[in-house]
Amino acid sequence: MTYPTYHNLIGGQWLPATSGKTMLNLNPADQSDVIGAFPSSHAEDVAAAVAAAKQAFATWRLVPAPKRAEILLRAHDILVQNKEKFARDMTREMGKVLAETRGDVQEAIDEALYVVGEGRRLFGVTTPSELPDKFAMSVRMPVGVVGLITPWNFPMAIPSWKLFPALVAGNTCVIKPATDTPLSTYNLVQALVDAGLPPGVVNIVCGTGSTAGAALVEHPDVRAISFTGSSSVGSLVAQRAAATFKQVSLEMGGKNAQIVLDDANLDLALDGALWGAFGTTGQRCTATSRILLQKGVAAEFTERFVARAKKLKVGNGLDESVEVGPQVNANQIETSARYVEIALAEGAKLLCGGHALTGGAHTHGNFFEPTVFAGVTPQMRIAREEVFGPVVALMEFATFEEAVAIANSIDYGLSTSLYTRNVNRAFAAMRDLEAGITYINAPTIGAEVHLPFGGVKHTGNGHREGLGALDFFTTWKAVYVDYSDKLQRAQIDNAE
Ligand code: UN1
Repeated sequence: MTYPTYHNLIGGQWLPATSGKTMLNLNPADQSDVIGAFPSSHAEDVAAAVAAAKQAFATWRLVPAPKRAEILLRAHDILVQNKEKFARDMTREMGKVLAETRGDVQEAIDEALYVVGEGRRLFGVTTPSELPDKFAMSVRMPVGVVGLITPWNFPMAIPSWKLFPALVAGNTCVIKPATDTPLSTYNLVQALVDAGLPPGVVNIVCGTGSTAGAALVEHPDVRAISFTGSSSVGSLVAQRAAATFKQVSLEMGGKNAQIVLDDANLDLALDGALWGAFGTTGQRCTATSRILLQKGVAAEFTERFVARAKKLKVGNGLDESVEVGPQVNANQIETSARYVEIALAEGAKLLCGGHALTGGAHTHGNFFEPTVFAGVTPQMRIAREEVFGPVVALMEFATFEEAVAIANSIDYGLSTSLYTRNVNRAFAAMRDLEAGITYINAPTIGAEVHLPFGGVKHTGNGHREGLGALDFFTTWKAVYVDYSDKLQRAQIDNAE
């Protein structure tokens, strides 16, 4: 089979890894389908990309922000024109169904529109000085060269969450896409290049996390790292970046709970749970992986949920009748299978699924059955650890307060959802659920780009994407202009 070979983008030039080595990008629905060979880069490639970004920063930072935004607007138009093609490329390399990859490209389109407007805001603050004839203000400055490390589950949306705000703020970027899904990042960056982004402003270096990723995190000329991935890798990123005092934004795991109270609209709660748990094959950091059921609805919900989970059509996401695509690679299948073993050993009850799908249309892909466990208690690992697959744990509770306590009893805190018709409970949940995102009567997935995205506890380190990204990709500078024509000493000359 013939397939294209892709290169790194460094200083506007497409270059192979200096080692000459490549990695194959395989279709997870059909591992015999090779999408392309991508560079397997090491520290020297990263160093070249960082040097290019550093050089480009000298001029890019001086381009007026509204002009930078106009390039993003042109990139937006290119994404709109190519939405279907980019969605198909993404389903082929990542697996999720076409409706969802169209949504992923749309999320990048939305992000572009949002950030384009920021090019004419990027507001600072002016404030009175304590001294007469003195003007005080604070302005946002770019950080410099930023390193972006992105995951495979939203291979265009998440790079856009990082690249677009970083660029509009005047930073230059080196992005290392996930090894499973580099093509979607190429499509995104190509749109920026075609829109007129100057050479070196965005550079792509492909490679593994332990080689290219680590080199980016450790490079002394990289001023900030924005990472989305697992909490275990995020912890390493933070530790290594600390050696050179980089700003680090981490967006990591989740174990997101949907709570269903007795008074909920059960049909709605079922639709939400099915979409939240099995959309994207459970491979979202916002995926619903715990469903907390109040005792009055537990039996009916469970029966209807399992009946619907069993009917979900699992297959190649390019087939429009398929509802659940493959997992991204064989390791993810192993993880799902391992957690089935763990849950069974812990005494959870398997209600459906539990196995990899093989044979027939599933022969060459990484498919796993939608899997539901009941009888799960808060101490079990299946109730606490992220699976990142189509595996969901049902748990029961008696009171609302107990549900909140269970929801909060884990290390993660990304997304939560409550189904109820009781407005008092809804407001208490908005206040008391320990999470960066709380939905009322909607599933745990489906965040919009212009709200803050991120989580608490082991999910994040305090930063937010969306609303909040510009805070990460800019640094404040305080500026004082004294027009009194004399030395004025703060805290001294005007003190009583
Ligand atoms: C992720 O899973 O890493 O809110 C991001 C959502 C999507 C983004 C998910 N808009 O589910």
